[in-house]
Amino acid sequence: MDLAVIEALYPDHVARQERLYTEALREAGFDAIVVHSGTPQKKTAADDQYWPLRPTPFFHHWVALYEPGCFLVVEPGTKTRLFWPESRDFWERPAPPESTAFLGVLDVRRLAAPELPSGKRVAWIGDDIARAEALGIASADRNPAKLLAALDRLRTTKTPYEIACLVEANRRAALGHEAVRRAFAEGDCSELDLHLLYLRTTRQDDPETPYKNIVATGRNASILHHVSYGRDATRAESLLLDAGATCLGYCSDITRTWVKTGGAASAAFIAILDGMEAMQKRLVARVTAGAPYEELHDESHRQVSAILKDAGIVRASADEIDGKGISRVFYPHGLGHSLGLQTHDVGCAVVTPKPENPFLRNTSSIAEGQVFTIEPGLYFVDSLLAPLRHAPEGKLVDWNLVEALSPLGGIRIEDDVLVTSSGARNFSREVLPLGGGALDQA
Ligand SMILES: [Mn+2]
Repeated sequence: MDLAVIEALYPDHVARQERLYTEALREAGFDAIVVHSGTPQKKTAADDQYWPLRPTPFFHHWVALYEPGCFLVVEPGTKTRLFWPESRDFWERPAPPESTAFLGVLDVRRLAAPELPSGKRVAWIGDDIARAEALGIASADRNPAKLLAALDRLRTTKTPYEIACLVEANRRAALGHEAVRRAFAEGDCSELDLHLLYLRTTRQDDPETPYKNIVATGRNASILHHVSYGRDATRAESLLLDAGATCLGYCSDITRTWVKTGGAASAAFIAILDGMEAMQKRLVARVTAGAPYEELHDESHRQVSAILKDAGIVRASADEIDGKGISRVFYPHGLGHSLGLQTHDVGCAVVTPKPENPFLRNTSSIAEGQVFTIEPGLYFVDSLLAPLRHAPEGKLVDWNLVEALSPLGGIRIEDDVLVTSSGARNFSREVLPLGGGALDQA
């Protein structure tokens, strides 16, 4: 997408921010708020190296600027002010911002210290408490929990500007997914090679990706967050790639699973993969405003249970597999999470999930304008299967089949979806129509 199309939506985004911040500040009893972009964090006190800056998300919600030491001052009734210091550092220089649309929308001042409204109650958001103290902000007004929670809630419903950024973040990630799929299908390469190919294709440096790429071949696909990439060319038949991209701070988070044909267990694995692909699409089609997200998660367990039965992995009815918690052994994570400025975005983990869903990160009531992932999985995780082997339910499992499928690791298919008035818009499938499947080999 042309950046100008996204930038044209930015003024309305800021106008909505100003309106909603005004309400939130009034409710919390503040006259204004200052949001700090952040201070670089040392990797260890024993060295002089710093982590790349992740700007405070509340700051990023207003402006896509990746620089430390910036301040945003929001004071109802006035134009929002951005204090953006000119860098005088001769060791490093921040990259120029991808978009400068904010120059025409915010009141931008190239000053290192913010001017705060005097005689008013000002809230502070930011990790660097010493800076807040230096500005004279009372300790009770620094990161006030109720105000932060209210501002988090604003992030769950996306504006047209944010939606355009998320669409573009999906398009960028799709280029990398396509390149990696092709390279894996065509020959032997290492997980590290595939990771580097993804970065090169999406023009991202490693710390710039929304989260560390998960590049897992073969058995490694059973490690949910596999990031210790193999250095040797892999002969594995399966690939799980969970990787995204950003656009002006907004993240995509996409997973695809592919398998080469002709291996000993590949036919059985492809049948399961096809089942997962059909099921993931059914789940996206069931996204409806007003329904609890956790209900959709529970439905995904009933459907994974049916896949385990149909594949002959568990010899029981789908109801029994679900009821006895056996699907939780093969699919231990949540169906998805909210997505936006953070890969695991805020505002949707509103209540504690039921005890059987300990890792579910979205417990909200599905609402129009929300963006979240739908990412069911099915894996052969040794450490989770071991207790099942010795439990009474273990008798229901075809362990020979589990052994045969384990070298292929597992399956995850993940899309980013926007809740609309009529259901869901699937950003990821618009650019990557397939969730995975059998690869045509060269
Ligand atoms: Mn995800």
